[in-house]
Amino acid sequence: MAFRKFMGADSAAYEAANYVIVPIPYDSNASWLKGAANAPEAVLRASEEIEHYDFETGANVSDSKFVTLAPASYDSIRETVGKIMKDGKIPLCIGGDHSISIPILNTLPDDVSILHVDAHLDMREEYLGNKNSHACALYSASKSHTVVHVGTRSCCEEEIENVRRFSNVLADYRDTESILHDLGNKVYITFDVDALDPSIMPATGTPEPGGMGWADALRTLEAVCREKNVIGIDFVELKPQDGFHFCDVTVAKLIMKSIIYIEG
Ligand SMILES: [Mn+2]
Repeated sequence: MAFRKFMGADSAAYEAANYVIVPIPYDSNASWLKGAANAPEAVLRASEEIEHYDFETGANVSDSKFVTLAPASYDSIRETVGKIMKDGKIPLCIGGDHSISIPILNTLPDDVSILHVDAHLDMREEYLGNKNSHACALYSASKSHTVVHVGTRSCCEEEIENVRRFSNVLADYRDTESILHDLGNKVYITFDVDALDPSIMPATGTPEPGGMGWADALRTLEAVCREKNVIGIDFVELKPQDGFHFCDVTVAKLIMKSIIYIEG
């Protein structure tokens, strides 16, 4: 069956690709508003409309080798993303609620640091009786990995306690130097779009005022993608809404920028 491709077409076959786009249309673990399952389709659709040439860097994303897979089910995430990494390629996953990151984070080798960009800590051990809730996305992986949280502005006491207990780092997104210092060389990025301010990202299930601007997000992404060995990224929690297709474009451009920054 035909399915949408990032930027409208693959720039390489799987064997030759360095970047593998993985749509994961799943939102059953969202605690409030559903709809993130529609994000992969919306982001891929939006990516068909954006320029392949990047005005900021002068790079053309189609000079990089990327391929888009058919949408993955929740149960196949671990196997699908694990194989991509084993093949030496970089998975770029489009969620989905933040629970899609759990099977990915739990398969990362211990020497991989995690950059967690999010308005929330997602450090509850369980939420509403669900250990796989999107509110628990980082809990399990935090025990065995260096985790740097960026963009945080909402949490509960239990989460702060867990951050201390597992020696996570709470970083200020304005302080790129500290973020780079606290991360190891190998980095996985999990990017919840609610880290962005609701004024530029209203299309998300649990918005929080006072978030990152577009330039802030790019500065963080660029620094980490250029300075570190980024082994994979997921973009989660976009909940597409009628009349706000700029939010779909925003996530498509974050993916495009990631590729360009990692290349450069
Ligand atoms: Mn969040």
